[in-house]
Parts: sequence; structure tokens; C-alpha cells
Amino acid sequence: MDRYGTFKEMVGSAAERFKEIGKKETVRVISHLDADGITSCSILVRMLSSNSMRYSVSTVQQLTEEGIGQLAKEPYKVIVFSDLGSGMIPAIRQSIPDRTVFIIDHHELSEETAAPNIVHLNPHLCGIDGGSEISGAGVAYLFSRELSAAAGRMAHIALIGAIGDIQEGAEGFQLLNREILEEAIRQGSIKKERGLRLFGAQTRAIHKALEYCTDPYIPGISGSESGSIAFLHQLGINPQKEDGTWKKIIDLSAEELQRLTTGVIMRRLGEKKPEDVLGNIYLLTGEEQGSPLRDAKEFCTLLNACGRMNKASLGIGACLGDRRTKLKAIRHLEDYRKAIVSALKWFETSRGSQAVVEGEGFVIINAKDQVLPTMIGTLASILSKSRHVKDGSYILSLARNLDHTTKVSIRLAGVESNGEIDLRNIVALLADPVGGSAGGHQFAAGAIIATEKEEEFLALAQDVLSKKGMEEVIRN
Ligand SMILES: [Mn+2]
Repeated sequence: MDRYGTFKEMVGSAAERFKEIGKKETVRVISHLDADGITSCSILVRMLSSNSMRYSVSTVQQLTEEGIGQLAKEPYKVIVFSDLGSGMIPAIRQSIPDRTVFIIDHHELSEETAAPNIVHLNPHLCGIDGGSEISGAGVAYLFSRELSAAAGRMAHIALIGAIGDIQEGAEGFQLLNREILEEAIRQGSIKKERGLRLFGAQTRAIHKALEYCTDPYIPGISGSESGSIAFLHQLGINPQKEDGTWKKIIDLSAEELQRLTTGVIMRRLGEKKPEDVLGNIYLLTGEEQGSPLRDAKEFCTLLNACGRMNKASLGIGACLGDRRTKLKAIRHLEDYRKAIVSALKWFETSRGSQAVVEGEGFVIINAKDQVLPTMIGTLASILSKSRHVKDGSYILSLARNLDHTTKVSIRLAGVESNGEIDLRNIVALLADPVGGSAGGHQFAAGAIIATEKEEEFLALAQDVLSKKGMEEVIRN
């Protein structure tokens, strides 16, 4: 049997183990609070509710030893970790050895992968890459559909999780994700189209979608509202409707859309891959045209926004198709945009103060409690794609959680990231000496440290990043 066969068997036996749980048991679900975690959680919730099982759900930014310790004080006998947990098996084994634990995850494994009270479901256990082939939501979907026909109709939600974890590459979805996509298309919940890869086709004015488009980068247009409007006029596309409101991409005629696509490619002729503007568009057939839930990528942004604004429950409700919750979630997207704008404003006004240290090849931002800890990574990501920070610079940002810990994020500025640099290693190098825990990916990593260690951490960071920054400068 190949590794996919082994994985399918593993899914099947995890589901069998789940069937052994008494129907009277309340299942405690702990999920990650990003888009993948929220979609994972919603699929599990549908599975539980369709089996008339009770549940209690929380979403967390990171699973910590303290968090697991808290679960020991709760009365629940069955705990499901979703889109997290695989790296925390020693703590789970030590703190909650008397509970039945399901880990439904796709993150990298740590040394320990098994314990007597844990049912561990993770594609890495079978040699399948959970980084690119399947997301947490995908694993939750494969598991849940064994237990519930209703959850089996959520392939499109699983795919939104994969998009959230940036698993769709230039070649589209691969392997297990591709199977889930095909399933969603068969179920009629998703329509796949090929078209202009511009975020916000459903909801943004065209000139705004063009202005905010940094990937793909469009010279003279990315970052420039006036450039975007002039460009549309050059192409003979009136950016406004007759009533004076702005047109969205979905308002264009097929012929206008073709003209826009060609125009964007022409503008990018000097770039490495001018045709990179074309990509797959995934439309949720059950959502209205023009809704932020219509395009899977916009849906994903909405879920991330819910998570970061501490309203993951709205995101879960939106995935479950509850109409009123959807509308509330959409309203929260507005709050999220405002929070981003205020974080950026805070950054602008804090430059030159102690809160923002700028050196050769690095920027260190210590927001303390001025920026939400759930927003600090987003701030760093936006800065990494903006003209505020020189390409190739490290952006390290800190903001405080309520529990006397500090959230750290690190990004590398520039549209084209350097494949040699692994930010996960760098953040571990900084967090380990102060007893912090690091995680993340090559291009976006983070850590949690004790707030009382902030100063020590910052001194070390400044030292390490200034040396690294210099190295890069010399190499370039
Ligand atoms: Mn995930």
C-alpha cells in the first residue's frame, strides 16, 4: 500500500475510535484561530451536531503548555485538537493523560508522535507533506465525512482552509487538496475559473483592487490610486458606473475584462513572469455575486479577520452557512480593516520613537499594548510588502497578550523572498535563549515569549539582526 492508502486507513481507524465515544459526552474542541483552524472547526462542529453530540469550542492563536494545563481543570473527558496539537504531544501526555484526545492536524511533527490516550491523525505520519498537500481543514474533512454525511458536503469549506494556509501554488492544488477540490466541484459547491488574479473582484472598486495588488506587482499601478485610475482610462474602461459609483471587476463585460487582463500583462512585460496575473478563481456557488463570501480567497480573508478580531465564532457560523452570522461576520470585516489602518497609523507616528528601531537591514517594532497581538503579524506582513521598509530587511514585531506573554512575528521585506532564508530558524534563535516557543513557516514565523523577557529578547534581536542585516547587505 502506498502512503495515501496508509493515510486513508489511518483516517478510517481514527473515525472508528471516535465512534466509541458515548453520545452523552460533551466534546471539547480546541482549534487554531486562523482561516484553516476556523474552517477545520466548523467541519468538526457540523459532524458533532449532525450526530446530536454536544460540544464546547475554543480557538487559540497558539497551543501552549499553560493552555493544555487549563484543560486539565475542565471536566471534559474527550478533547479534540484541530489544526494544532501535533507539536505538543509531551505536554498533552503529561497534563491530560486521563482524557481521550484526538489530534487532527497537518503541522510538522515533533519527536514524540504517540501516547496511549491520543489518537493522532496527521498526514506527516504517513510521509505526506501537510505543508502543501492538505490543510488542517482537509484532514478534519476526511475524518468528519466518515462520521457524518452533512460534514461530507463541506469539501468547499476544507478548500478555503487550504487557501488560508497558502497551499494553492502556481500549479493549483496538489494531490489530496486536488481530490478535495474535485469533490467540491462534483458536489456543486465550487466553480473553478481561470482569470485575472486580483484580490477583491467581488467587493472592491477596480481601481482599488489594482492599487492594492502587490502580488502580482504591476509597475506604476500597485500602490498608486491615480496610476490605477489613469490606467483604466487608457484601456477605455470607465471606472465608474452611470450612477457615479465605482465599478467592481464583476461589473465588467467579458470584453472589458479581456482588455484589462491584456493591459495588466502588457504593463508587466519587464517583470519575470508577465503572465503571472492569471490564476485560478474559486467561486462558491451558494453565495451571492458581490458578497465577500463568493470568492474563496475573499471568504478566507473574512475568516482571518474574524479570528484576529477575536470573533472566530462568527467565522465558524459563516462556514456553517448561518445567514445572520454571515452578515455579522461581514460587518466585522469592516472593523478589521479599521484595525489595520490604525495599526499602520500607529507605526507611522511611532517611527523615530523607542517603539520602532530601524537599523541597516532590519526594523524592530515593539507595540506593547498599542496593537492587538492578533494583528501584529498582519502589520509586519503589510509592511513587508510596502515601501515603508527596504527590500531584504527583517521586520520583527512584538505585541502583548493579556496573559503576560508577548507575541513576536518576523517577516522579510520584499515581493520576491529569498529562498535561502528560513525565518522559522531565525525566530527560534532569538526566542530559545529567553525560554520562548517558536513556530511558523519559512516566510512567516513567530514566537511567544514571557513579557518580562521582552528587553532581553530585544537586545539579542538587535544584535543578531544587525549582523544578519549586514551580511545580506554585503552579499547583495
Ligand atoms: Mn493549518
